[in-house]
Amino acid sequence: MNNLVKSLFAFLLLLSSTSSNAALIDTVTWNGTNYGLLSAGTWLDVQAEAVSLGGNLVTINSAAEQDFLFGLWGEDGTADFTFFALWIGYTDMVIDGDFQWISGESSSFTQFAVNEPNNDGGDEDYVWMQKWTGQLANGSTVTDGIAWNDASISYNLIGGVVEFTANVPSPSVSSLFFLMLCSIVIVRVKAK
Ligand SMILES: [Ca+2]
Ligand SMILES: [Ca+2]
Ligand SMILES: [Ca+2]
Repeated sequence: MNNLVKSLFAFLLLLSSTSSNAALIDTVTWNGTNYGLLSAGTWLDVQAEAVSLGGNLVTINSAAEQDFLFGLWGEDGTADFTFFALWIGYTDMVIDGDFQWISGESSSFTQFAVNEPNNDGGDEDYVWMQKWTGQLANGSTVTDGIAWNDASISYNLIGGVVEFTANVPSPSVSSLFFLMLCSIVIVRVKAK
């Protein structure tokens, strides 16, 4: 995408985010599983959108899955749209300190940064993955790697990764409307 189109897309994304709903902005298939990138919102906003699309925030089952998704949509990722951190489907919102995958899967893979999860301020129940150089909770060290952190529900500046259990859904009516808006703006700009 050229920069002009990218700017217009970002502007329209901003307009569309006046509602609290996150939106599906990119998709990919990896190892036979479909994933999507959801625009910024709180963990609960993004998870609600993931469910409405037929998935959940991603369950990370392996370092390979984590590395692929963050390498695409995380900081310095290769996709057109990236976030410095990405919500994943790991939470202790039901019982503090008892982290579970929202999909119901029982993956035991975790990659918390050193001293995380720390439940800072007593209200951190939602996990993101971010770029990390330093120690991990398991004692190992990474350089330009990935680490997880539990964060507050009030944080709404990052997107999330949805993992679909079946096929990627057809674009919703609101997504189609959004794409239509993009087309109109692009056509108008080209016409000038
Ligand atoms: Ca997974
Ligand atoms: Ca907590
Ligand atoms: Ca934390």
